[in-house]
Amino acid sequence: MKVKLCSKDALIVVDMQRDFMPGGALPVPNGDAIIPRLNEYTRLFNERGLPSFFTRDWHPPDHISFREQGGIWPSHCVQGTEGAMFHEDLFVPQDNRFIISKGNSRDFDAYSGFQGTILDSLLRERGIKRVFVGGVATDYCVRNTVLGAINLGYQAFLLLDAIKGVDLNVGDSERAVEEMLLAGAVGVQIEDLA
Ligand code: VGL
Ligand code: ZN
Repeated sequence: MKVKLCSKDALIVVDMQRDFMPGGALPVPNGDAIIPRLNEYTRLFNERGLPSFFTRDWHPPDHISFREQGGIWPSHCVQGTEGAMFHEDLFVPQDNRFIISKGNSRDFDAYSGFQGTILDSLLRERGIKRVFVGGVATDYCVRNTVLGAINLGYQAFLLLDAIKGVDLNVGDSERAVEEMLLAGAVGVQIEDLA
């Protein structure tokens, strides 16, 4: 399948932060393995003059999703800490890119890059109609960002070669991919883009 990139397209790179990578506080197994491919996507969009949006989990130290607060996750991606930084090998362009912080209020979690952020208005302002989504975790923030985009009326493309999941339960990522495709997302790989 070939998809020709056009001026209505944007890239969304989800949560490629140190805490979600091997050695981090909430590691996604082999999460760093997708960095070279994500960088290829980012270069492609940047060269075509298309915007890239980098979401990041950006929690206060006492966030509701943390175990100490009764949540299900170890403390992760605390605002301003090293664990919240993007992985050092991730290519983040100097221009035409936007950092979207989410999950920054103590009492709310946000698995979707659209939840409590200005992502939708930034995309809308730019006339973006199609979003290409990769990153981590397939079964949490990628899933919710893709479903959120579809709900808001965007056409969503799932970057099948640039996602990794947590799989707390065996098969979670596979089921998440199925769910996104059923909801209308189109699965693509780098060679599909023209
Ligand atoms: C995420 C668990 C907790 C994610 C964020 O980025 O998928 N997962 N917070
Ligand atoms: Zn989180």
